[in-house]
Amino acid sequence: MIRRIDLRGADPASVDYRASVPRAEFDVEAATHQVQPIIDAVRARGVEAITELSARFDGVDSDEIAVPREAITAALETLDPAVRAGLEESIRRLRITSAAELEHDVTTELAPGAVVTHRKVPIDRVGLYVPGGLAPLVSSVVMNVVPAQVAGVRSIALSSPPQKNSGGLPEPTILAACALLGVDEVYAVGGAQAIAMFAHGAGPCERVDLVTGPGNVYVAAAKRLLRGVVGIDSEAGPTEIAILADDSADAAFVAADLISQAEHDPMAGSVLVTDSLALADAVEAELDKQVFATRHTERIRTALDGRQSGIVLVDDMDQGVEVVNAYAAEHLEIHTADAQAHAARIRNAGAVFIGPWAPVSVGDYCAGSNHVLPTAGCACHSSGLSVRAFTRSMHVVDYSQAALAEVADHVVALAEAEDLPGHGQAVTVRFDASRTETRAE
Ligand code: HSO
Ligand code: ZN
Repeated sequence: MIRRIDLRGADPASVDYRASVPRAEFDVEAATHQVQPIIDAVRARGVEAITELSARFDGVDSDEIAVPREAITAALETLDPAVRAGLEESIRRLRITSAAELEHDVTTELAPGAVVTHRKVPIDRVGLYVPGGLAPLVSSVVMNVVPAQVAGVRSIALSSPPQKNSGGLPEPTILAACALLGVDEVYAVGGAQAIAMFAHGAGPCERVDLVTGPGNVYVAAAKRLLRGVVGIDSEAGPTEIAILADDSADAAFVAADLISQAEHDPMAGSVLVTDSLALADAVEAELDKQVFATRHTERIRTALDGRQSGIVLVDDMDQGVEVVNAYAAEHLEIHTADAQAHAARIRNAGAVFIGPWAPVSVGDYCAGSNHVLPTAGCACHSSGLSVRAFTRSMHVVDYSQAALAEVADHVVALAEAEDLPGHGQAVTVRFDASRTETRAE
């Protein structure tokens, strides 16, 4: 049975809301001990080590890690037309939002001839990881590739675990999505070894500048260990959904949405925060009914009954807003009479879904938003994937002689204050009268 956590009457000064809301334990640190030897092996022995690891972890035997282009094209030919139509709509919508979200260069003239430009530059080469696991997340191909392409990334490589029943290639639907998106550099490599391959390069796969995409605890551990060698989007943990609801909510909708994310993983977290006992009871009854009418009953039950899920009772929606802000869920749905107003008060969430007609599932596939989002409370400091993740920015400084002259004394004074006279000298030398005369001669 889903457990209840009663925060009614709690004094926010003495109760740590973040610690009170259930959350999955995801021990990335522990996994780093198993992952370090994998990274070392891939770095030292490249493809040879990768193929040994694929035999060990995926049960496939092949010394080719690159997926042939014909296999990618063939996968699209056999793709179910309904799935193809869904992917196409998903791509279309995400391209529109991504293009609109592209940031442009900003040029500021601080004084005549003193110009600073904040220039946006796409990352050169990225490696996108798409897990296989319990469900082949074909939609994650779209969520990673589209913003990278719209940002202007020149070189995109994708890796996904080799599957025994697909002849050692990744899931055919994943390959088909690559074909639809025009991605033709694909590797049949999974887990930590894929992240190591991207970071250090191996055989046909040249090293990348940035790795993005979800994964299990070993993928997260590899990302943690390789951060710095390569850019990392985030360490994704088990998926989680929080729903803030009052007595106006439809219990069947709320239960269905809690189930939808519990379906991902026995470790997934589903949390309802409500001030209505009647709703809590109705959702619990709905859960019992709906869990048995769905396909992955076992997995969902484990997730809902686990320590990471629960129904949190609060006094009112003000306390509810504070609790969900403290929890910083990956996905937050708001089913309240005044959902827009409550949504405006949310500061910490990977993505927010307002009202009864915006379930997380639509965001997972084709809302036009991205489903690669910060988990494990990281939403209080990180953002979900977007074009911004695939772009860097640089300040470009363009000053004329007169513009430099105007701030020369300030540079000299500040350089002196830091006991770095050479810094000041680099400015004064330019205005040295004798040099000016010499140059003029
Ligand atoms: N809810 C997952 C993404 C996903 N769901 C992919 C279905 N497919 C994490 O945001
Ligand atoms: Zn999902």
